[in-house]
Amino acid sequence: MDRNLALELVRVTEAAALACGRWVGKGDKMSADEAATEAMRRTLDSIGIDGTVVIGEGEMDEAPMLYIGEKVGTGQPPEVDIAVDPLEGTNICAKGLPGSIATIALAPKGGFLHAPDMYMEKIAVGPSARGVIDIHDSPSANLKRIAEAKGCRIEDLTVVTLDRPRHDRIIEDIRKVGARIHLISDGDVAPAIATAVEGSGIDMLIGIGGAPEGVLAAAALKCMGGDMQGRLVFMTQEERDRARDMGITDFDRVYSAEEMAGGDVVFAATGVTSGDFLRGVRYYAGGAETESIVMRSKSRTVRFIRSLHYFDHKPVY
Ligand code: VTB
Ligand code: MG
Ligand code: MG
Repeated sequence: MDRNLALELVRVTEAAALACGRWVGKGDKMSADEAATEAMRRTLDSIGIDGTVVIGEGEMDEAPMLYIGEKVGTGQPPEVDIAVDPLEGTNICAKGLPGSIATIALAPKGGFLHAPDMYMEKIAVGPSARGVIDIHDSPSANLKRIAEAKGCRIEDLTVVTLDRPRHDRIIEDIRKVGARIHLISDGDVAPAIATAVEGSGIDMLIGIGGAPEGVLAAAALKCMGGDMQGRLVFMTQEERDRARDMGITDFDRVYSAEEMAGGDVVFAATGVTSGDFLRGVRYYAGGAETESIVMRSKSRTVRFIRSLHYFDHKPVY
């Protein structure tokens, strides 16, 4: 895969963030999502790839754009699979709360786990705790090992989890051993990545969120040398049937980051609202500023890109 694709991809997430950035705090998550999706779709088609969306906005009949199976790019080689979440955290964007991002990942054909839009149980950590997590264990047992690996006390660790009743037992267990918790209302991709960003103050992400977002987080963590495990959570027979159609046979399987995002993976994300490691879009007279992260698993280069966009010289967002 062409290494220049990394820098091409960041243009895609920047465009999505600039578009939905206008909807921050307006209480209209649908419009915010649409703006991001439209901008991402448009920018993707200027990139020299033969791309297929494998994780996207839904099935063809439910999503007008970036649906699963949709072809994107100019159609020239390389042939790649694409995972997108044009606006991860639609609610937080609509409310102007911290932590929404525009994100995309790219893998050689067949590289991504074809995760249906369902729940996934996740545990994610950065490189300094690589190899010590086990999704079968309690959160507290994991935290003990993470503290040991990092050479700190459990009280020094900060865990992020979605604020949901389904996490009550996890939260209780974490508090019992004295770790700190950030409860978030939505958006678990950014904090999963934050575990691998030096100085973010986030040490572990745990809990049940979206499966497509789990695959995106796995792509990012693989690029950063972090560690992640995911296990699909089946709620209905219909989900089992759909997963089977997508080639999943072992419903209890625990996936590593590598198993969710295989091969030479490229990942990009741009902040929409400011979060643990990316600032959100800021507009000023005649332009706007964005902050992004872009990385490639093969070289493990992690780039933070701060861009100044001048609307006199590009589409006005
Ligand atoms: C959402 C969303 C997250 O998980 O919370 C979702 O905000 C699933 O949880 O960003 P609920 O159904 O309880 O809302 C994510 O999509 C990410 O994985
Ligand atoms: Mg999402
Ligand atoms: Mg989304």
